[in-house]
Amino acid sequence: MIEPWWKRATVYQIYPKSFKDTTGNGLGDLQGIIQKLDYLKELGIDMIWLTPIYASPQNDNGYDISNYEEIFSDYGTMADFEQLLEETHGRGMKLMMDIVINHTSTAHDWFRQSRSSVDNPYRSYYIWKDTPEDELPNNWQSKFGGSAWAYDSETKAHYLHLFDVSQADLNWENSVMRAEVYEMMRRWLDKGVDGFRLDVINLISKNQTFPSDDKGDGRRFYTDGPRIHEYLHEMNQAVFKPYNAITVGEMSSTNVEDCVQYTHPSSEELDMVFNFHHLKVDYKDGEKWTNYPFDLVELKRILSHWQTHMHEGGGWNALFWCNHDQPRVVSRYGDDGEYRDTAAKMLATTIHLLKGTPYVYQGEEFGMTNPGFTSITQYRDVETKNAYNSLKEKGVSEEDIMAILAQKSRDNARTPMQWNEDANAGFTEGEPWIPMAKNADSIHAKAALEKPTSVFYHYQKLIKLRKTDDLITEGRFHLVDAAHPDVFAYVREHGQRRWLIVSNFRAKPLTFQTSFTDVDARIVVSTHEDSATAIESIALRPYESIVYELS
Ligand code: TEU
Repeated sequence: MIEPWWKRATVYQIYPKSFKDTTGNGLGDLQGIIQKLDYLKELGIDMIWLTPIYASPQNDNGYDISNYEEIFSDYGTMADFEQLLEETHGRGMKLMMDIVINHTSTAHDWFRQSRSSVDNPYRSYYIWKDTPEDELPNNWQSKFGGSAWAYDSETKAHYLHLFDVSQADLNWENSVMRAEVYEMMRRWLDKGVDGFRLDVINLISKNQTFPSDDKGDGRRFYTDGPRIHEYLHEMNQAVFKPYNAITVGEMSSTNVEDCVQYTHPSSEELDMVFNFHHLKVDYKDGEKWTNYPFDLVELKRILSHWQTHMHEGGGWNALFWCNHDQPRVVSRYGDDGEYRDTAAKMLATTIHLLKGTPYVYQGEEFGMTNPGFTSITQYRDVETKNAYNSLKEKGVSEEDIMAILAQKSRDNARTPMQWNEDANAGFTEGEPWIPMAKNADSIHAKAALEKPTSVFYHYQKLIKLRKTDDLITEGRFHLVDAAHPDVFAYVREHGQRRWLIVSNFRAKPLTFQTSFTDVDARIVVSTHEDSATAIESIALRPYESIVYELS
């Protein structure tokens, strides 16, 4: 069977608000993205994932959509978007839109109508419960803190919001609502958009009895819910299949069995999925807002679990360390000081040579770090501000709270792209909407492009490898030495061929013993130009990562 192109592709995520500003208003815009398309082409990118650019009050930076078919005015116009699409296609790249259909902004006309009266045709587009103001329909918690229900005095009822109070959950039980969403999605595909990243799409099907949760925050009653596969198949048949659209689902708190079904070709649901379990190994007792060293053995166990089960089940992973919700991986699982370059290359090697489609988040390709914020006034993210207030109420000291936010806040990924040595790293000639990272004057794309051994060219090499070698796209994954506390080593096996990928996740040199005796090894790619070729006992420098072809 001819493998689909997207198994050899690499996707680049753009967070438009922080990518490139051409108007001087301190926010990135669509013309700024157009200016940087050649840079992405140089990296070897096949497709851009553009986070939401639709009209929005921006309470959640665009994930609160008030009009699906209008461009947020600070980003530009529909003509700017059409030019971006044309210029992207003109360079042989594709464009994937981020679509948020689990919820809309409460500023959306549908919600305005829905809240206006119990008889309005849009009433059942959302999830309302007629309980009095002081009686919550159940104990479900918002993922941004507090109750997942908000009381609306207009019709004296509560509505559900799994995220911010300004993000009302749509009622997917309503087939008329579903049909209207599908029509909207098809209009974007009619414009020539190539596919969708579907925001928290595995949350759209809720248990219709809305029971309180005596074991948790309610997520087990709406995550991978009762009709989710039915809805995704219906969406596939109505929207994706007719246009051959590429799709990736963001699957919050999901499981591998459902993800095999979401992405198995015979399901006709989605092409690939994101899961986040590997990005919670620095949570203490499962709690995000803690300061905790990451557990490499657990990280390896989780990645191995997903590699093995998705391979055996015929599913397809989206591979990533970073996105707009996650801290910068070089600060989180690597080193953002002395060994930053090497650690960034090691992390890239480790994730890009797994089985799946890799996603590169803006700035990751040259090792952008967490910004090192020290005051709550520097933060913009609604989730972070809620967490700050919650930790304050629990009596956590300001110093400890700022240390936690500096490690875990989503704003760690949202500081402006660092392009060059100009003011604001060339992002804007105005005042950036969020402060720049403290190292913005020294870590930027221009410096990376001028250094042949930079992180940028390491990513370029990995992206190019994927396009030509079936072992990367098809090979079976085998974890090596699962219990080793410092090294992540795995084999990819395809036919008679085997690659050994060995990564030192620590700032110390070490020797990694393997069982590969009497085996010749050719280095395919490495973080260093003079890496060892003796593979029975591999000498690894801090954050050194080596890929061997074994024979
Ligand atoms: O994120 C869903 C989501 O689960 C994350 O917000 C995650 O829960 C949190 O960041 C980790 O603590 C998607 C979008 O990527 C995110 O930006 C939106 O805020 C959210 O949905 C609501 O649309």
